Amino acid sequence: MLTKDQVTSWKQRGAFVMQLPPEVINPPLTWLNSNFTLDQVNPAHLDFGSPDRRFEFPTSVEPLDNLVLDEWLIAAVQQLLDTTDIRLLQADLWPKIGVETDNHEAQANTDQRMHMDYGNNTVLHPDWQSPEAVAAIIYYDDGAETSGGTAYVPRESNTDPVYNAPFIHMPGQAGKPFFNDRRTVENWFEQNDPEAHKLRSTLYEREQLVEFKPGTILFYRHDLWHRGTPVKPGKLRRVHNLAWRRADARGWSNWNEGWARQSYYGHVESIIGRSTPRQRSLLDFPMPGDRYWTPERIDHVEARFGYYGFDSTPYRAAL
Ligand SMILES: O=C(O)CCC(=O)C(=O)O
Ligand SMILES: [Fe+2]
Repeated sequence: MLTKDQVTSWKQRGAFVMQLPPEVINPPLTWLNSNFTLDQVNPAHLDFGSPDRRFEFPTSVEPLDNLVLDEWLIAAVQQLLDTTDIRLLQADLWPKIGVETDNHEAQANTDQRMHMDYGNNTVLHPDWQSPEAVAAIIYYDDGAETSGGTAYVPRESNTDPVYNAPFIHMPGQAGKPFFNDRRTVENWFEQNDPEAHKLRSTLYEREQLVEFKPGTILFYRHDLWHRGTPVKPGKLRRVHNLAWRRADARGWSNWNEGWARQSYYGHVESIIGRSTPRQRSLLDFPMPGDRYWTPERIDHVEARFGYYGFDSTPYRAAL
């Protein structure tokens, strides 16, 4: 359960940071600490996302897939979105390794430009008063050793000038070219859009860094100003990017490939088999009592997934 203050902070300020319960974070953390350490990560991988999409849900690594559908996380997101009916949008675990020299190539991910995430997640524009999606970053390392805390700018009031919609003062929006690197971006704004450059300078002055330990989670909104900051050279920071939306929200794109796409090898099927009805519902599997279900449909779905442990009892009971 989130506290009232946490929910309010997410709705009004755009974010909050907390520690996940040990029973949620320990299984994936233990797995990562033996299977995804500095010597096991390709140092040439410098961009967002897991190498070869290896850790995009569904990964077939049980502790990672279980974390993505964890009941505690589901309950938290339900609270933030004021609905029990939510869908998974994104789940990807990726490494960021600190590089020796400052990397200021235009698309470098080292010292990111200030941005919001909505641009490549929805074809619409978010409405601050009616949030429809939640974003989160789970940290698996200790920021005191790695640095690289996400920087973000809390929204201070309903009239905060840096949160004056429409949110188009960023790369890739409304005709502005897309670069990732902070220096490249701010040089561009200084030359081409001095007004926006001024606003963006304020954002960097106001940014706060997430301080993290293994199991820290930043819950944020897709309309929060934020950015990734440099990791210490030679250090590894592992994070999980997650996102959810209300089932009735319009315009949102799934970041990951379709959940069913990696079926046939038993991993996806086992996720359906071992999950609770609530967990399945994140993948658009209808809840017990949903008007989708008929006796025949339950029979057929059971024929497909019974082998993997799927229990049809709650679906039949709610017919
Ligand atoms: O790496 C981080 O801390 C944040 C990354 C981010 O905001 C992004 O890639 O959109
Ligand atoms: Fe971002």
